[in-house]
Amino acid sequence: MSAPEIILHHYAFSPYAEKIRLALGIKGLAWRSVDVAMMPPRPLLDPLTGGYRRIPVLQVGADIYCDTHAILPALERLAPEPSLYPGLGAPLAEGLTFGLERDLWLAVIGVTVHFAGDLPGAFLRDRKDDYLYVDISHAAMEPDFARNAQRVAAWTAWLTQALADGRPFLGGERAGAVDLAHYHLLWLMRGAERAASVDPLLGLGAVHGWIDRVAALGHGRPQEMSAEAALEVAKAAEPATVEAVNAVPDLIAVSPGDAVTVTPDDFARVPVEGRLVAVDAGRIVIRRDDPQAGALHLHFPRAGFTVAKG
Ligand SMILES: N[C@@H](CCC(=O)N[C@@H](CS)C(=O)NCC(=O)O)C(=O)O
Repeated sequence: MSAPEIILHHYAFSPYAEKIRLALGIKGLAWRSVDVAMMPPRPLLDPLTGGYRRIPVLQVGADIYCDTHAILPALERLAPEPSLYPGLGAPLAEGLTFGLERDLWLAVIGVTVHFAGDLPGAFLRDRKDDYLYVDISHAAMEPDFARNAQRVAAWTAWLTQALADGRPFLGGERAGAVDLAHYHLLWLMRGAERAASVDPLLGLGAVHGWIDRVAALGHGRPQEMSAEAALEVAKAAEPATVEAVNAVPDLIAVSPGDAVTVTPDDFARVPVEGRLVAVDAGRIVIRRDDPQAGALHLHFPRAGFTVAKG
């Protein structure tokens, strides 16, 4: 039987999706690209995610990976070479990039909005009410611009210093997750010809070579797929077997088979309901039986999510 296809649910403008598209580029993988709306309703994705509303989502048969910190390790397991974690190794790279993205996401949006102005009202309302819980209109973000820009500049100073010895990528000769996490945030701020304003502000002139090298990683080999077809793939498949390693059971007091909810602890805090399959120091897996999609395993990273008895 041939290996199930890698299916990415995403939209072009999403920076976190760009992080994953570039990871697929590093690995040179073939994948199926399902275009998703920039905001709900997403009636053909919801049956797969059980309400987890963030983008991107990776699907492999009936296994659904939510959050880039679950998606990158999944890609690494599916196609170990070349590794996404050169130099630092996976734990340090995942920890560093988790901290980077947590610290910078709203600040990056603030810098972007400063130069880009307002997005449409319906988009702003959706992000405020159901995603960030923050008003990201230009008027609301502008008073914090100096604070946001300084926060981003502190991280870009680390970036430029790390690259100052002439290494091609942060981990050395090969690109990896740490490059992608820095890059996708810059990609949002510098997009739509904002680079001429953003680069001097953040002192990015010295790292244009690195920016070009990361962009040149490309996106692997995408081929479009309809959302309907992706749902059919899930319905026809069985979730892959998971080896349960319950390494932190005392902390969350749940056991495999228990009804649980899994909820992001930052943005879009929608609880996803299911039965616990496995939890260890790095990941949470729950099973959902969906009327449209059938039996699914949903995979979440441990960091950034709360597990509770359902
Ligand atoms: N920690 C998440 C963050 C993902 C995220 O916030 N993605 C943005 C798009 S770049 C999002 O979901 N925005 C709201 C939406 O598209 O519904 C991850 O690493 O995947």
